[in-house]
Amino acid sequence: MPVQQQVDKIVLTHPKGSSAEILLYGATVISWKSGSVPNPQPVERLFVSSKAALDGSKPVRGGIPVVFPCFGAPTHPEHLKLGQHGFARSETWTFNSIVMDNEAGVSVKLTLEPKASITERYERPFHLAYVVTLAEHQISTDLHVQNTALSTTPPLEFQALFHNYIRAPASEVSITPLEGISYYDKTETSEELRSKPKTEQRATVDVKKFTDSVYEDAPGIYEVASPTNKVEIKTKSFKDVVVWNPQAEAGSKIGDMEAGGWEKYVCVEPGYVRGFVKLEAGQTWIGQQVLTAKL
Ligand code: TA6
Repeated sequence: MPVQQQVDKIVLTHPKGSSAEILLYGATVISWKSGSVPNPQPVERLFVSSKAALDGSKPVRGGIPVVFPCFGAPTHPEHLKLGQHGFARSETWTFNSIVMDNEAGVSVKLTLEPKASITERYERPFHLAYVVTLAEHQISTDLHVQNTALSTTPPLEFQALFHNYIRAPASEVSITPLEGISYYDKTETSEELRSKPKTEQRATVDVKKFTDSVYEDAPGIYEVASPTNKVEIKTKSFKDVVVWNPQAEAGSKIGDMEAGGWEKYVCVEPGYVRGFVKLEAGQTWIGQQVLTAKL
């Protein structure tokens, strides 16, 4: 049964053994099990904290949270009533349809439209569709943002990001290629230093220390490599990428982070987070990532 709809989640299975689970809450992918060419046995590729709330009480600590319409603390005038990372990850989406089901894979669409829990703090009209596709060694997530306003209104301005928690030993994982890319270091202690761009000097980026880096105008294709998991991330429309691991310094202060959880993942998060997408009325913007298991 390639698509199983349960009360609170959708389970996708591939005939070759890979699988994925999508919580309707936040349209959060909470599991992606996949083999690879060298190692066909499916293994879990994502990290979800054992203390994560999966009951819709708060955004999931792990998996692939969907960040929209703002990244981080809101700064845009239309977003000021929203919480960190916007509302998409903390609203219950609707299972809309099975988009594809064949030997290549299975694809489902979830949708989110304005409802009271949103419109009481966000006034712009919109329609979101989220398409998740599972193949033998891949999972892709596409966010379709439609500006459903009448043509006389100003453009819809937003940020979007996939907050991927990639399972890996934080002491051994590397992220490439980011050398030469401009980034903002959010671990700096002053706002002045946090807003001053740096240039990545390392051929391979690690997260052996507390890391919270926002890379701007990044390559759009990344390799997240460790001895136990290697994932390639290919993206479209996401000009930026965030690399985050709190290590014990910040991780021990996160309430829904399991003890030592920061040692088990790295967040590599493709997004459009420096500046805002400007979407004219009636237009649709699509941000895509394809994760491929390579080890
Ligand atoms: O994407 C990195 C980041 O913005 C970090 O600064 C940290 O706040 C992380 O997201 C987790 O945010 P959350 O709201 O899920 O606790």
